[in-house]
Amino acid sequence: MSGPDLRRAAAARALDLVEPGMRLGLGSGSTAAAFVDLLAERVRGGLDLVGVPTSEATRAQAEAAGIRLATLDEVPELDLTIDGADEVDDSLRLIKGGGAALLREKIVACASRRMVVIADAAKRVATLGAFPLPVEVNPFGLAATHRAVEAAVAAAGCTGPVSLRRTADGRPLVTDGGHHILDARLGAIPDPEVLGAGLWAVPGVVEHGLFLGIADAAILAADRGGRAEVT
Ligand code: ABF
Repeated sequence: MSGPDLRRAAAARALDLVEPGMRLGLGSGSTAAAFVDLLAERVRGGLDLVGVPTSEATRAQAEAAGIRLATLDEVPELDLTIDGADEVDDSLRLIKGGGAALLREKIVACASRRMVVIADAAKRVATLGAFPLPVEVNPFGLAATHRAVEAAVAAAGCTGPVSLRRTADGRPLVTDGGHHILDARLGAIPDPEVLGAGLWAVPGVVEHGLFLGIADAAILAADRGGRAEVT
């Protein structure tokens, strides 16, 4: 099965968790986009709920698909958030932010009673860190913050370069919130809690892509002989 088929299978299973009247956080990325597509079909079939998107891209997709939307200011408590991830470990710790939406994703997930991850089972890892860890930073004092992030990474026992994410035309990427992203290529993160705490202690860090103690469940789809096995 292809990656898109597996992502859609995970998204389809997550749809079973959705109930009428729910206040639903809508994640970002291609797996979350598959979920929004499937959700829109249900909404067109008469399901009434309200969604809070985690990115401008998801907002545009959900709006075009006819899903009723609200902001987190209008609906500050959500029942459920369904979102993708870049890595998931056995303790449901995540790396997120490959799509640069980590700040809104974390705010929305933390405002939800439940957060459920949907992903291709290839995202499951024994140790977080093969995927570059995104760190969202304020543009002010970027060079100083960059150095402080490198120091925080080293202090947490990690090694590897930290680089500013750029767009295809070479400009620093700007997030929906007007920030930049530093990607820490660490290979492995021996203690995610220690690294997370160290990054939060850096003044220019707005948020980091370690989601620790936030996800309640993961729906992972794997290829088993040409069929999707969803667990
Ligand atoms: C969002 O989309 C992000 O946090 C994560 O970076 C990415 C996963 O994308 P995909 O579902 O396309 O693999 O969930």
